[in-house]
Amino acid sequence: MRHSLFLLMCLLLARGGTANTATANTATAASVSAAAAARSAELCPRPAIGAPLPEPMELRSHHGLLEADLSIFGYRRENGEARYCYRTPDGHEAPTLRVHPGDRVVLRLSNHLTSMDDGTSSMPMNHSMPMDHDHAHAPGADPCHSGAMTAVSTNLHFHGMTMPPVCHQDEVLKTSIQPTDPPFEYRFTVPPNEPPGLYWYHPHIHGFSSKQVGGGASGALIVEGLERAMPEVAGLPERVLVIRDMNLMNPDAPPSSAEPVVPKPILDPDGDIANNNTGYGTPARDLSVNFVPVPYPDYTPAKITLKPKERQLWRVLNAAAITYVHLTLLYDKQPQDLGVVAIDGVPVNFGAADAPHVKRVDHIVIPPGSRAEFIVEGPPLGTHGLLITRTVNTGPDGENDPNRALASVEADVGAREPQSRLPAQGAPLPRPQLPWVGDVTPVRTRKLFLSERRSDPANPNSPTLFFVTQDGETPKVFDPAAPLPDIVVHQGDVEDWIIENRSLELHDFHIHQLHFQLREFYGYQVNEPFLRDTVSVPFFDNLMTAYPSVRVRMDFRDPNTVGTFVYHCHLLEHEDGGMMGTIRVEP
Ligand SMILES: [Cu+2]
Repeated sequence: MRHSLFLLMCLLLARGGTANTATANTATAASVSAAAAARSAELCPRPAIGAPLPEPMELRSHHGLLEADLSIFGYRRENGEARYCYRTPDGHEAPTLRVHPGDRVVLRLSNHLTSMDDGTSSMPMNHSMPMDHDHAHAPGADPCHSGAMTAVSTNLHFHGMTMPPVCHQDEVLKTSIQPTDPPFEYRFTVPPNEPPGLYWYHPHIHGFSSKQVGGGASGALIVEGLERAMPEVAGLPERVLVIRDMNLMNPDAPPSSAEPVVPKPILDPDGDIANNNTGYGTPARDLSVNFVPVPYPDYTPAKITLKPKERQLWRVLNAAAITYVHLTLLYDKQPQDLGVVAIDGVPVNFGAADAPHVKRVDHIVIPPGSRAEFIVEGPPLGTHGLLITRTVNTGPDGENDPNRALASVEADVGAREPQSRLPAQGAPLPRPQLPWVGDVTPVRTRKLFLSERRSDPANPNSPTLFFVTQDGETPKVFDPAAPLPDIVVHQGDVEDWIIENRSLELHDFHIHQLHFQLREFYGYQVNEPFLRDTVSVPFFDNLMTAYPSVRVRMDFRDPNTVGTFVYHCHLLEHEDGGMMGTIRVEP
């Protein structure tokens, strides 16, 4: 398996190599200006296949304030593709917001979404609130109390941030902005104790998250100060890599002849290309890196160039709607060390007292929504590097996430430096004041289970319903109009949650407003010495004698967790399809 993967990647490299570029240059010269003209008319332009990896533009706070205007665009292109993006007034797409703990942030969000004549949600329609897909809330009504869930509604979630779940900050259950509304102001203080690292922003309208995020609506958010927690990164050039997914550009193409097996594409219960568990074949979605598409079947990689053996901090966000990422960096086919310094926005040494500073791995799984920040060392001159995502077995009912290239990584003494470099020094950041959550005795243990079923058991083509249910209760899809939260806890509580997967596919558990510690994975004690906000829950298959589960230690001690918010599967088709619940943290 490993051998054939390397063979494939090697062939991919050869196909994208320099031998073809002379002829390609003359052939493409004429089309470049035409393409540029076409892109200038495009509201959400995207780089060409194989382009050098662009860096998202940065919006930095000044004197403790980040004030910015963002517009969200969404429209259907002539080829049928639904495309979404955030833009600054001067046309930069998906800016990276860079803030310090304690900063004020004022973001004015204008909604420019247009109807795509398919205002259908993947949300099951059997809950108590009548859904009106033709009309958002009345012009002039308060977006804070709207709750409208339409294809042209939007809002913002600041994934990973421990901010209050209240309107204008990080509330997604009621807050809904319509195209008829004036710009909506998000205004909040970055919590002074927010750990430094990579967070992100994206829309979170139930029923439409998958379409908007899958169309490209996402951007990175960096809380500064990582070098103060982790001196190993001080002074390093840094690069943000946002991996997104999208519908296939060449859905009917046969797989590359370089692939050792050619599995026939079949559809899973969600209507996506099903996992075939070979590592090959048609993927469920194409991927892009900083919007450079890397489409099936050739996976022509984006281009990253570094100075020979230069060390850089790579901040990688998996902003895909449904696609798992499993990164490996190959130099002349050999996996390289990645020095992981932060997971899900939290430095890995912000956990247990004996937590390591830098976690050395040669591959890392990043589920949708999750982030990994790691130190890489550039290749020496003449060495071909390739950043790939390896296959992830998503289960019998999961989507196909095959092996594929993402970006070539080449050394060049003249390589341009990334736009940002971490400060060379800084006062050490105090460790978190609260005792490590892994050392706190939980006040209770709850069990939740994840399950799915056909909406019409007699009809194999009927939509799948998705559930997250507390043990002992009857599965029901998420009901936005439910009068009571599914779970009530008190601020200050620490709880253990066992999350069991009773379905035949991988799920991707995420909770807003807080981080948790992974205690057990698949029956094994792992007691991770660091935190996460998103975790994979292994799939069941019909041969197992028990449902697989994870055990996580939930931390409701921070006063900013007070309020009502959600936990859900971050495979957004599942969230939209009902796999979400609400929790109220009482003061
Ligand atoms: Cu799921």
